Amino acid sequence: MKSKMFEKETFKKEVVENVKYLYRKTMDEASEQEIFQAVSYVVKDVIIDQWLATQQEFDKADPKIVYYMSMEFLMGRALGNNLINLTVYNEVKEALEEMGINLNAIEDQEPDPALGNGGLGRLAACFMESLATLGYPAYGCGIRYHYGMFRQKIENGYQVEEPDNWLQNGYPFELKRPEYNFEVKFGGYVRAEAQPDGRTRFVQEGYQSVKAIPYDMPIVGYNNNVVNTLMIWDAEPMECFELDSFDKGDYHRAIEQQNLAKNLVEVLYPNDNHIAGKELRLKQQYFFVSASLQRAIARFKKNHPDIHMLPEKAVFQMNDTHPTVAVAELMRILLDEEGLEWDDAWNITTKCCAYTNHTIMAEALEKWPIEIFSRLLPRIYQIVEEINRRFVLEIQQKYPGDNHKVEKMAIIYDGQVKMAHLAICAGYSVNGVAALHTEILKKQELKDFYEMFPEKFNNKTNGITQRRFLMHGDPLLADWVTKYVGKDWITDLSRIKRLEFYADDEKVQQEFLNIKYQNKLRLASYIEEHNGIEVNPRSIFDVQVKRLHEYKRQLLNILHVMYLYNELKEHPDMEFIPRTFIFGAKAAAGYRNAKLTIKLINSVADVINNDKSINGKIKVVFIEDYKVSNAEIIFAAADVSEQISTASKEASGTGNMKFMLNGALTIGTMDGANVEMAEEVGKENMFIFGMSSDEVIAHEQKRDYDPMQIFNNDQDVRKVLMQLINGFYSPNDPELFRDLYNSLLNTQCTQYADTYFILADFRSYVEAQKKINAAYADEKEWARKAILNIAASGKFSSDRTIQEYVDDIWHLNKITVTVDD
Ligand code: DL6
Repeated sequence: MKSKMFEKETFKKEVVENVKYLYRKTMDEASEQEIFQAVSYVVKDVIIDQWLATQQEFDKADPKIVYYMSMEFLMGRALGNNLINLTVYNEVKEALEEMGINLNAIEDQEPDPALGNGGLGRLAACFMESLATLGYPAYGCGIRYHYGMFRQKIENGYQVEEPDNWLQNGYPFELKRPEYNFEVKFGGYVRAEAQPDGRTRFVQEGYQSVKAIPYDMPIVGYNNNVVNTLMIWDAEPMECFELDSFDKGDYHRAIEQQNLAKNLVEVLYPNDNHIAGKELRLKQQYFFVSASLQRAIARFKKNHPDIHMLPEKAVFQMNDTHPTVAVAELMRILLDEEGLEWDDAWNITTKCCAYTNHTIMAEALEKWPIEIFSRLLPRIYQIVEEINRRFVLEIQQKYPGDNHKVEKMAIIYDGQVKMAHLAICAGYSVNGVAALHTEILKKQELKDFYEMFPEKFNNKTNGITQRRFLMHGDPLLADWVTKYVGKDWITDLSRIKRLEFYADDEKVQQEFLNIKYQNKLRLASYIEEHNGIEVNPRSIFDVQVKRLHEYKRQLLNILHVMYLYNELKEHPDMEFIPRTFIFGAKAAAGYRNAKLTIKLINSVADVINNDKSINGKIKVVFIEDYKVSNAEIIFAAADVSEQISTASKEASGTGNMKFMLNGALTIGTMDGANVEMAEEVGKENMFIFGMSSDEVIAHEQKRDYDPMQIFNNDQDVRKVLMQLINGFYSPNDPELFRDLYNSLLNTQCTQYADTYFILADFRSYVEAQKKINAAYADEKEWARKAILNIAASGKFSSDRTIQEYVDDIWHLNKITVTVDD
């Protein structure tokens, strides 16, 4: 492969040929989109050889495979990363330059495959990349949503959602595999059929079904010839719409089946950390889980006559509760299709399934009304009922007479099917995603389960791939790191630690600052182009980019900006380093307070950015359509990383790690993985503030928090909150932000006022921000701290995380792939 790619002339020729064959055009006539397609097909051609070789190795070595089951894979663009992992990025860039083509412009033509909402989906993407790079056999299993995460437009300060038609030009990095189609059945009823041997067979009848068709996407490992597969499922109707259906009276059925297939994979639900509870969502879950398990088992059975060996060859990692129906579907296959007895089937299932919890937010815990669940998945519901019956007996045996335990732990209770309970009951491993999160699960949220199954619980702190978030996103810094610590960090991020020897070196500090400045210029021109706002690259770039959620507290950030503006107006000569507050966030379409927070940020931006009297000392920018591709540019340019969730609420966070790797200093609470970042780099190199998770939890339990007291006693807080309702930022509609004001103070509007302790943490946030101001004044010291942060980021590679999953949960062996030139 390499030789093929490295031969610049061959590569160039192939690009020209592709443009000719795909579009009947010459290079001069081709659009940038067409050139992107042509280049991608050359790259895909190269990948295919490695992909085939990897599959052959799978067949030969017969390794155990992890199936990473996830409703979301937030992949981001593939072209650049594929080139990096094939180690030909610079060569291709050069070759294209010789043809008068700019690789970055070509990369910009690729849609971001945004088949995910936020952290959970992006983590799945990082994991896939690390698995391939480490050489572990893996399949990602997901859904080929026709519309991914919506495109965000900001109109008059408001978020407007537009459909993300990522497939409109055809996506070169996917391969349709119609030969691996499977039927997935919904609805109908279950008929019990007595068998001659005295057993009962359960047959689903009167159902509707769809044909699941996989599309495979290559996941290229770094410089190792390994190409794993992300299989994402599309749906087609089982039978074509036939004209003679009229005669058969099947017209309605044909239409229904067609609609079912069309609707099933149409769109990703845009909720992060919040479950909408829609019937279609459950259909999506069962659809991809059933298809993936059927394919996994078909693959297994090709080489293994004895289904009992399945746990030696396959593990199904359930990414949150969304794919948890896998437990019952696997049981169904083993019972109904393989003819096993219950105990036998259960024994296999519980050795194959493992579960990752990603949140403690109550609204994100999936519960399905029995009515929907049993109507949609009648056989699966029967199986869940039986799992529950046996589980309840087990609980009663362990805690005789303690009915409360059954209430709290049963899988089916109160008219609902509780997916997390099913996952924990059946999974042999239950993991949280950062140390603090796992402890909270054990001590609070899943306490009863931990007491019953302590051996199942473990922690796997999240990570990110340095290939995308440093090599690709921040090439200047990547080369600089390599200059000082060598190239090993690319596949072993712990090596980056050696950078700490240079932290005090003034020349190295200056180099770092220069690179940061270059990256800030790059972001400044992105902002100018996309937002029409001019920002000062010498100002502090203070960034909060992540999903908009009340617990992530973008509101705290913007309230602080409002406070700072008041200060600056009152004390125009105060010492102040110009600051650009940069936000990027999508809000779920139906999440009112989140959307109102976006409007508030934009309204504050309008007032402050246009106030000449402050001489541009504060600028506020809301970057439209925050997504993986612009994220890379943003992380590289950040000075300050805002990780300010209410302690205990952010399970881990992964943006925090991306900023750290790119040399931003964190202002944050002791929440999620921030805690471990502080352990690695030292609190003195971060700006920690706010209540601890224990304090938050204690207030929540005692219900003794009263934000009104703060409002009454702190004049600055009062002033800022009054500006929410006196038209200061919304002169035409003074009531516009009333709901945000109420969310902080009015117990009649929300269950508890200020659920996320914004006012409680406000003062300490202000103090931490002041420290940032002072620290930035000493640029050498700032650079020293930033370098120490980069040096301490080694733990947060997803390679480390994946190795821990392999060692403790999956027990996989590496494969080695060679490709003939
Ligand atoms: O584990 C990945 C990511 C964490 O880093 C975030 O802290 C957490 O909020 C997120 N959880 C979810 C839960 N989604 N649902 N439903 O996205 O997971």
